[in-house]
Amino acid sequence: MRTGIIGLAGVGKTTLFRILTRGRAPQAGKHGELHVGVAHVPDARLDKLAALYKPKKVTYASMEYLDVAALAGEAGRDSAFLVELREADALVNVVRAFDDPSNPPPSGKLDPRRDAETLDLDLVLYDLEQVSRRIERIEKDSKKKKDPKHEHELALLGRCRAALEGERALREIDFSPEEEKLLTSFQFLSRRPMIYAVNLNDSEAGDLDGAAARHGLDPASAKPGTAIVPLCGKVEAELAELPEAEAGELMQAYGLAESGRDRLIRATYHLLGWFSFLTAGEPECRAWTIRRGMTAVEAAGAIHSDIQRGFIKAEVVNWEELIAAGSWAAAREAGQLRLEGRQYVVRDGDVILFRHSG
Ligand SMILES: Nc1nc2c(ncn2[C@@H]2O[C@H](COP(=O)(O)OP(=O)(O)OP(=O)(O)O)[C@@H](O)[C@H]2O)c(=O)[nH]1
Ligand SMILES: [Mg+2]
Repeated sequence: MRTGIIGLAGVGKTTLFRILTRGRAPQAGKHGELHVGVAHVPDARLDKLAALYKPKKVTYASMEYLDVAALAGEAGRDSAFLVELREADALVNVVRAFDDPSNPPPSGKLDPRRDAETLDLDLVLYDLEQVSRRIERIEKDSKKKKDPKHEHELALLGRCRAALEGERALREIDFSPEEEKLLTSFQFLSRRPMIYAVNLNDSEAGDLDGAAARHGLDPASAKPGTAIVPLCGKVEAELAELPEAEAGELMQAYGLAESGRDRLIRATYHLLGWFSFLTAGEPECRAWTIRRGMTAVEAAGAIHSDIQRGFIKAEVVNWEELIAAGSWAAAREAGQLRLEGRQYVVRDGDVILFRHSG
């Protein structure tokens, strides 16, 4: 569960990384410039459950972010950290939309949309290299020995190559489930869900979406598999330093309903098809990450393989109903607890108590 933070030089990647991971000790990665940090997924439902249960421990869902050195052009495509990026499940592309006379953009002129497209093209070219190399290999091999599997792969890679040559990201192409499976082994970068983080001036905090749209990156027009999240890096950096109450006041002063940090983490989480179910009790209230469509018995496995193995039933209540009832027992009395079996498809915001043997 890793998200790589990429972008051109000096756009605010490291600043954003620190904001997301709240200074939780980043570790040096294998390739010098690369850092890994953990971010908590903000969850108002969990906060409210914790206020009700007053548990010893509150555990949020978490994600890892990678901070990498600037990425652009031929050198970027060859460098070793791209190998690490291939292990990222999603990418955040930071684009600079802030003015700073003391630190002008390297290209001379602010153009966040062009910058976003530059990086998109880098990823496309990187994938094109992989595809071309693989096609060459298969063609060479099939001269020696015909293999129907290779025919199939060649046809698929041919489609990929055509798209990439047309400068289209592979995430824009529809593939069948079998094709998807075949493609996973290639770890194409342009197939990764992508979040464009538009780093705006402080003065634009009151109308983030409008400001991003004026830069040609309208959040409402994001393509499938992508999201556009406008934020003010400088304001976010200030917010990250403050205790919660003061951060709230500062956000009000800037006209921000929610921090960009929270919006960005949530956008990543959802774009990846993840969501959380919750467990509540006096020792711990916790959010657990699962994929959309997962069943109760699979969700049990997210907690512990013993619970999955000994699964008997799941007691389920919606988090709002539990809060309104005031306790698990009261929710049961009110008839809001449901008894669900192994095949129940877990919903976002379910609070679950697993009954299991052993
Ligand atoms: N005005 C303004 N300056 C910013 C903002 N974000 C970052 N900066 C400044 O821009 C410079 C570069 O920020 P970094 O976060 O190091 O950028 P980076 O993308 O990690 O840079 P490289 O890793 O060198 O490519 C620093 O001097 C920051 O203080 C912002 O939102 N507004
Ligand atoms: Mg940096």
